[in-house]
Amino acid sequence: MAKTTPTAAKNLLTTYDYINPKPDAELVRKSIVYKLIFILGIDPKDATPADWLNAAMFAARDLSTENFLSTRQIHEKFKKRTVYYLSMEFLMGRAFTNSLINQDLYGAFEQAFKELGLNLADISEQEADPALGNGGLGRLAACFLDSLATLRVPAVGYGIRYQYGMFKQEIVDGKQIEKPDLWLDNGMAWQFARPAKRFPVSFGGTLDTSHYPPRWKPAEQINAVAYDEIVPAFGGQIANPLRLWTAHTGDLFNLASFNEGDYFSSMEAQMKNETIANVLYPNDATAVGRELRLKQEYFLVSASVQDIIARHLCRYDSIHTLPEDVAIHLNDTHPVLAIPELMRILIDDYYLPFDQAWAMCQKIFSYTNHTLMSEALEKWSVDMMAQLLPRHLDIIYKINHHFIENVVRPQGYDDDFIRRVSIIEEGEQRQVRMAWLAVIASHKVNGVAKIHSDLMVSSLFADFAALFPERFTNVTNGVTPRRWIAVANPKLARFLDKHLGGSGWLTDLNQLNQLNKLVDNKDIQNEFANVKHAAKVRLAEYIQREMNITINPNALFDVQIKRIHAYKRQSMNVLHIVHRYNQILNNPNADWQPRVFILAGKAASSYNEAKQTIRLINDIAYFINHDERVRDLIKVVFIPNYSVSLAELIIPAADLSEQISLAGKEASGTSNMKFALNGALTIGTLDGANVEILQHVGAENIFIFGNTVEQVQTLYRNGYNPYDFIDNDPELAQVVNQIAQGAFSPDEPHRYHKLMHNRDEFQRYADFRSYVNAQAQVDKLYRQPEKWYRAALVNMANMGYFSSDRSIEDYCREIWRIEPVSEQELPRLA
Ligand code: B1H
Repeated sequence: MAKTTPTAAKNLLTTYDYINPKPDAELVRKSIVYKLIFILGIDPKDATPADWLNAAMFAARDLSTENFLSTRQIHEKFKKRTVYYLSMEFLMGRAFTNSLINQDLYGAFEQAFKELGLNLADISEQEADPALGNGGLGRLAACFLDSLATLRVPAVGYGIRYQYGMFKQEIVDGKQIEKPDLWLDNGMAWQFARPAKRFPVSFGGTLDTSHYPPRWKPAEQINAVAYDEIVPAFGGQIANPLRLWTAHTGDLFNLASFNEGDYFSSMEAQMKNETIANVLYPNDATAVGRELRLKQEYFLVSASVQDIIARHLCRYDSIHTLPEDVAIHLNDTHPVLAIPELMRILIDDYYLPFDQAWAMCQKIFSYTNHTLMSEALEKWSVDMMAQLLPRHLDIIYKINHHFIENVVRPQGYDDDFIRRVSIIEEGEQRQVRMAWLAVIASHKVNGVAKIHSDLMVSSLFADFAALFPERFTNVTNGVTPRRWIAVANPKLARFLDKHLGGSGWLTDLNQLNQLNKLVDNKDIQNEFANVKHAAKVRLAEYIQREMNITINPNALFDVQIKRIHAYKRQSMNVLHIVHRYNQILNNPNADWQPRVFILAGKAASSYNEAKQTIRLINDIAYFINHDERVRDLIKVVFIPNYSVSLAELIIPAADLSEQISLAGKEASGTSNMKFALNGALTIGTLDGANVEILQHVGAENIFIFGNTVEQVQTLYRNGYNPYDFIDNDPELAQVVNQIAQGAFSPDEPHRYHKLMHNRDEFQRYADFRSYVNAQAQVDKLYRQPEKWYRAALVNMANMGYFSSDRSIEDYCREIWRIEPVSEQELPRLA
C-alpha cells in the first residue's frame, strides 16, 4: 500500500519533539484529566477508579508512543535484521506500573494522582491482568519481550488476542470452578487497533494438483486484524511491538456457499469462524487434538508470515533476501505450521522451486522445545489436516519425502530408523508429528535448561541428534528483574540500589554478586529481614481481606505456586503437611517452627486428578486450620485464581520455594528463579533449572533432595511399585491411609482413595522420606536467623545468570545472529 504522507509531514516526527523533556507531575496530571474528558468523555467528578486508570494508561501510552514509532524508523533506516517471536501465549501481566517503571515515570504519576486526591497504587489495582497464556511458557515469552526491548534487539512478538484469556478460578466448597475471564470489558487503553493491518486466512476446500504449483481452492476465508501493544524498554528510547491478531468478518465470505447464492449460510459459517480468536485453550504441558486449536494455530502463523513478508518487502525489493533480514522463532511446536505456510507462499505466490524455498526456511526458522512429556507433544491427524489445510499437508509430505530420500537414506539408515524419524506417524490414525517437522526445518533447536537440553538430545530427539548433532543447543531460561524485582518488590529494589550503589543491577544483573561481600554483615542481614517481613505482612493482609484467614507473618512462609500437575507433585507437598500435623499431635510440646503453607495454581478444566488435588489441599486446609490442637503451628492457605499479579504479591513474601517436580520432568521452571531472586531458599529436586541454581548458589544454600534422573529411570525400569515405599515407612503409610480413608473428607471417606492408591507415576512415595528430611533441615536453619538470612543473601547475590537479558543475549548470539540497535543508531535527544 502506498504511503500517503505529504512531503512536509514526512520529517515531522523526528522523535522527542512532542513529549520530551520528560513531563513533571503537573503535566502528567493535566494529561490524565485531558484523557479522561476528551478520550473517555467522562466528567472528572463522576470518574470511577477504573476510569482514572484508563485515562492514566492513555497518558502513559502517549509517553512511550514516540519511542515506539521512532524504533520502527531506526529499524527501517538501518535495515536491522529482525527476530519474529511466534507464540500462542504471551502472559504479559499488568502493563501500567511496568511501563511507568521502565520509563522512569512512576514518581511523576504518583505525585499527579496525589494532587488529584487519589493513590496510584490503588488505581493500578484496577487494571485487568491480561492472561493470554497458561503458565511458564507464556510468561517466558513475556519476560523475553521485556529483555528484547531493553537490549534494543529488533524484535516483534506475534500472538493471538484471545477475547477470553485463562479462566478465572473460584474455589467453592473446596472445588475449582472456572469462570470466563472478561479482561477486555473495561477497555484496553494499552493497545492500538490497526484496522488497516489485515490479512486473509483461508481454510478447507480442495487442492487441484493438475497444475504446478498445485492450486489450493479454499472453502472459507477470515480476516486477521492486528492490535499492537507497546513493549517499552527499561530506560526508554526503544519500544517494540507485540502484535496480536483478532478474527474479523470482512468482505470475505464463505466462498463456496456465497458463490451458490446462499447468503445466510455464508454468514453463519463466517460467524463460526469469528470464534477462532475467542478463547485460550487452558492446557499446560498437555496438547489438545481439537480442530479449533488447529485453526487457531494456523490463524496465528498465516497472518504473521504474511505480515513478515510484507514488512520485508517494504525494505527490500526481493523475496530472495528474506533469510538475511528475518529470523522466525517458534515458541514450542504450537506455531510450527509457519513452516509449511512460508513454503506455500514462496512456492505458490513467488514461484520459487521447492529446493530453494526449503533452503530459505532452514535459514529462517529456529525452535525451542519446552517439554519432553509425551502427552504434550503435538500430533495432528492426517485426516483433519487434509480437511482443513490440504495444501499444507501436501507440502509436509514433500518435505518428508525430501528429508527421507536426500538426508536419511543416503546415510544408510534402516527402515526402522526411517519409520521413527518420519514426520508422518503410521498407525490406525496417521498423524503429523509437529516436533519432528520443527526439528527438520530449523537450523537450531534448543532446550530451556541444561539438564533438559541434555535429556532432549539423549531421549526425545536422539535419532535427530545422530543426523544433525550441531543443530541442538541449550539456552537456559531467565526472568526479567524489572518485573520480578522493581515492579513486584519495590522495597527490595531500594535495598539493592542502596547497597549496590545505584540501579545498574536492573540492566546488569551480575552486579548482584557484589552482595557476596556483604552477606556476613549483621546490619544488612537485618535490613533484608525487614524487607522480607514487610512483604509477608502485605501478603498476610491480602489473605485476611480476601479469605478471612489470619496468618502469622513471623511464621515460615512455605510456598508452592504453579499449575497443578501430577508431575509437579503438589500432592507430595500435602503428604509432608499431613506428616507434620501428625508429628505435632504426637508431640505437642516440642519446640515446633510455625509454618504457613501457601499454595496456588489452576488445573486444566478437563484434568480430573489435578482438580482432585486442589480439593484435597482445601479439605486439609479447612481441617487443620480449625484444629485447636495445632494452634498456630501449621496454617494451610490455597489462594484462588493464581495469576501474574498474584505472583507479584506472593513471591516477595516467600521464605521457602517449593520446586519438587520428579527429576527429569520439569523442563526448567522459572518461578524457582523469581523466588531465589527475591531471597527465598529453595527446597527442590535435581530437576530443570534447579540444577543450575544449585551450581550458582552452592550446596549449603539450597535444600536438594530426592532421586536423580538416573535413579528415577532405574526405578521405572525395574517396574516401580509404590508399595515398596509405603509398606516400609510406617509414617508414610499412616499419612497415605489417613488421606485415602477419609480423615480429611469424613463426609465422603473414599474421595481421595484413587489419588493416593494409583500407580504413582511421578514417584511421590519414593521421594517422600528424603523430602521430609530436607524439610527438617529447613526448620533447623530457619531457627538460626543469621544463617538463614545469610543464605538468602547468597542466593540473591548469585542469581545474575538467571536474568532473561542473559537468555536473550544467548539467543541473539547463538541462534538468531541479531545485532541490537547501537548507540550511534539511536536518535539524539532533542
Ligand atoms: C511448558 C508447556 C506447554 N512446557 C503445551 N510445555 C501447551 C505445552 O497449550 N498447550 O498445548 C501449553 C504449554 N509449557 C513449560 O515451559 C515447562 O513446563 C516449564 O518447565 C518451563 O519453565 C516453561 C518455559 O520454558
